[in-house]
Amino acid sequence: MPYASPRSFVPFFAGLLSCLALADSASAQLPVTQLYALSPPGGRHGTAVDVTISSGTDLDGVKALYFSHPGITAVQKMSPPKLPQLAAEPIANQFTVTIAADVPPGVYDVRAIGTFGVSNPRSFVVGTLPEVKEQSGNNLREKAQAIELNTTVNGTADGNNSDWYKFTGKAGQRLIVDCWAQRIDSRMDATMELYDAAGKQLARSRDFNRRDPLIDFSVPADGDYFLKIYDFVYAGGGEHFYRFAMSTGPYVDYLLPPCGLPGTKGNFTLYGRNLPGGVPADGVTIEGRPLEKLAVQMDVPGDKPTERVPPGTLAKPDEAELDGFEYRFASPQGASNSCFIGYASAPVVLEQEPNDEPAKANVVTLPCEFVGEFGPRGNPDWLQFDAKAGEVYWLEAISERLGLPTDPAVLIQRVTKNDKGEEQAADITDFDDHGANVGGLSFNTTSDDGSFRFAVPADGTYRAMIRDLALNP
Ligand SMILES: [Ca+2]
Ligand SMILES: [Ca+2]
Ligand SMILES: [Ca+2]
Ligand SMILES: [Ca+2]
Repeated sequence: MPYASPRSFVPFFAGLLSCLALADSASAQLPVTQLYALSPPGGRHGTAVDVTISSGTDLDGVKALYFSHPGITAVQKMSPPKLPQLAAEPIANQFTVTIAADVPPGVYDVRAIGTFGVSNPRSFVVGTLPEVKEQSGNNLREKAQAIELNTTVNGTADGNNSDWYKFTGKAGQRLIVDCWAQRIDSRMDATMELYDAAGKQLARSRDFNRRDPLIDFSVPADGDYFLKIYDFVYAGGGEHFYRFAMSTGPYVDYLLPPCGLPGTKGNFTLYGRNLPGGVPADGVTIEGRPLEKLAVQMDVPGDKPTERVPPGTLAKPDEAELDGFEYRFASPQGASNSCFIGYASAPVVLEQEPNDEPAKANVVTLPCEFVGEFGPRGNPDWLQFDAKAGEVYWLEAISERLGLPTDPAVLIQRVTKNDKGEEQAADITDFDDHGANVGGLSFNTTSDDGSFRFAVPADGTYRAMIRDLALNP
């Protein structure tokens, strides 16, 4: 998905380098409060939750938690005074966290504040469903913990063991079990398996959203079913926490276009599951499960978009440089998972298939953000535009940074006609990856997306061809 528009990366890289330099010099000298895990790692909006710091170092004197949303506040728990004349004493690492009803669902940062300063951030999830905690002793199927549908469960992987849950399904229900672990700073590499009451395995997921599994299950008959969750290498402990719900609510896999022009009302098509009003998306499946599609309109925020806080979900360093906002599909069954929508810097143009050969190139006017889909396998997309000598455009592919397993490459050609009026195409350049790594091993900013500064050499017609090297190396 290339776009062509003037753009500068210099301010971003300069800011990033200074942050990294500060972090290095501080951590080498003094003890610093470090927060590794909270239990539970989230709560429902409009409630108060008892939260324990279950893992960290240099936690001396921690008496406050600081959240990135002002609607989430914490008060340290106090033990009753041992004698009437003595004051109540704070209980180490235990807090009552109050989440205001108007805090939007999402992932927020939480930090611990103690004698050795303010800690690193950890994720704290605000949800809309009722929540329960895992009860110990659920390590066998016979001792599975009974849970309700549409309830968020907070649990912890126990080393060399599995956690079992039991629920009642009704024939025809489509249940989405979206497990959150790696994406909220857990060390757990979660795996989920689903069984019927006779012990037959009906579904299994190892990794779906990065290392986090997702099960999409159509209940075949009324009855009891069992969910097993464990760490893939049977690791466990306080830093191996997870959250999931057996949800009948909507789940959005992706939407098209994946970007919108700030300050406009945009038309988008959602692709996902349990979308009220949706229709089958013919032929579109993920891991064998059919998707639905639904047309929606939404306002793309227009106020200083590049200053907005980015969506609070895990992003790789190269993904973090994209500007965008978070979208959730609201339904009577609750809000969906969040989706990232990028801010377009020019009008959005959707591809018109077939465009897989030069003669069928989609004609566009620059600047624009051209949106297309790779596929079927081996199928490139061509676009054509006119440009004038001396104009400068940035052509940039954005695909792998949207979290997709793609490796786009772009070829640029100049199109002329010879004396006989026959079309001639001459390659100008091709570009593949963004190779600059300004963050070293721990913050690798390289990407399979590439960009190219195109200084137009002469008035005329040009073409670009984008293809996916991950599918067609
Ligand atoms: Ca457990
Ligand atoms: Ca996994
Ligand atoms: Ca295409
Ligand atoms: Ca590439």
